[in-house]
Amino acid sequence: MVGIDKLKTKIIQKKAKIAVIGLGYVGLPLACLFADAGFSVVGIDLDKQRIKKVNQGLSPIAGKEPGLDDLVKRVVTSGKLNTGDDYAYLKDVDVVLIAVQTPIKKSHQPDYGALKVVLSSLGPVLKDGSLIIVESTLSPGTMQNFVLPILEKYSAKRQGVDFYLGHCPERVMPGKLLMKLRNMPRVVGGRNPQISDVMVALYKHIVVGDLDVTDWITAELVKTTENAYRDVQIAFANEVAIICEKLGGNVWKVRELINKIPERNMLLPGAGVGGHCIPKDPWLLYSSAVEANATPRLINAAREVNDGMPMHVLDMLENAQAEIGRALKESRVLVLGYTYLENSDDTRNSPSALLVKGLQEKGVHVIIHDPYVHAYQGDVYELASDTDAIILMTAHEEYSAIVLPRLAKNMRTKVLIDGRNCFNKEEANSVGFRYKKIGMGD
Ligand code: SAJ
Repeated sequence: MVGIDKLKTKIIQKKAKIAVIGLGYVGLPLACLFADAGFSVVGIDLDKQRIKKVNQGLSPIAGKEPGLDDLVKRVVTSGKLNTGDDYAYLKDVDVVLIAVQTPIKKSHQPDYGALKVVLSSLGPVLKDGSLIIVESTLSPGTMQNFVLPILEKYSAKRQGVDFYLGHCPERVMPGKLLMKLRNMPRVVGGRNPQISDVMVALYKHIVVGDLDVTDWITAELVKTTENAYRDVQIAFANEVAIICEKLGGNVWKVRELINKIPERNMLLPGAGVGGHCIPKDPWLLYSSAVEANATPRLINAAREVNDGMPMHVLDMLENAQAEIGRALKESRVLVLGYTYLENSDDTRNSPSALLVKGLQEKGVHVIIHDPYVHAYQGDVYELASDTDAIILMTAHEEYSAIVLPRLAKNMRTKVLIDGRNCFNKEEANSVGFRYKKIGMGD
């Protein structure tokens, strides 16, 4: 491990050359922060358009990302960040950070296709004494059983002797990428304490949050579990919402009164759970648990509840239309919100996509609006004219400014389904809407 002390010194002195593979929501801000800290950084991505945009000093990530546009411009102009698609750039790189997607297959098994390509391309150019850190979310056991063997095979080098390997799972959130990257505590899982120590020296340059040293399996467990935990919490809120609808209760009032108890924190029910983390990380944990014969039940049940919410919203629409004697088929429905999260442009695993598919399969003519998605921008009031129903799926701040009487004015029939508690029942009823809100009985 002789070289590791030299590497640590180079990192402390910011003389270490850094590479970030994968310039998405995680990799781009990561590369920029290290470049802004004074390191020479090379960013690698397969997407030539993305590379071109970054090399022009522009961020390819749309949506509100405070500080990111200026940061990209600054580090590219200063020459501290260069991007390309050729792994040959990595030959003299001392630290490689891997931030590529680790989605799940239809079978809910991990899909490590992108990660495998990166590891097998990196292996042959790996520099002696370099530190490789995987930031992608991994199912527990992946570092030991997948990343390590592939890197050793393609590099013909040995971990701990010729290179060092760590896992530091990303903790970002679209809309707050830089803030989260700088302030969230990070779990630093080196293969051994000495490697973790070098990883801490690296992340100290860009992270003010705690850097908690641990091992590979713990880092993998923390990341997948923190999101499985959130998914189960959301599923519980959704289950209570459905119970309230059936019992004539109001989940929003129930939740408000429960959360008055200091140690309670019931999350928000809603029209579904999307994004790049929550819908898939539970399955990463689940797949390892099943493989280890741990027979998990809550994790998969929560996924089923949350994935069922868009169809629950569709049922609410069908019931509302039936109450006014209108069939779903041939009706015109406006869906408000296509991104998975409010005030973000991110549409990955969007619950709205599931809803739209379900509506179209029932012969509904669907119109989509979303101020953050270029294809779906437009005037909400104009889009609402001649429609039979409106479904609110994403709580964009723009929607809380909607004037309900104006929205209702030119609708053919006035049905409003509120999937995110954005509107007021009394007000909606007063302008003639047949109004239904997630979690509220009639
Ligand atoms: N959602 C609900 N009810 C809630 C919270 C969220 O229905 O109470 C829905 C959202 O509408 C969205 C989905 O769940 O469709 C995910 O929302 P999220 O707030 O969890 O946002 P994400 O997907 O960006 O989650 C990320 C995660 N961070 C990382 O994986 C590093 C998550 O662990 C964080 O808790 C979350 O950001 C955050 O709170 O910052």
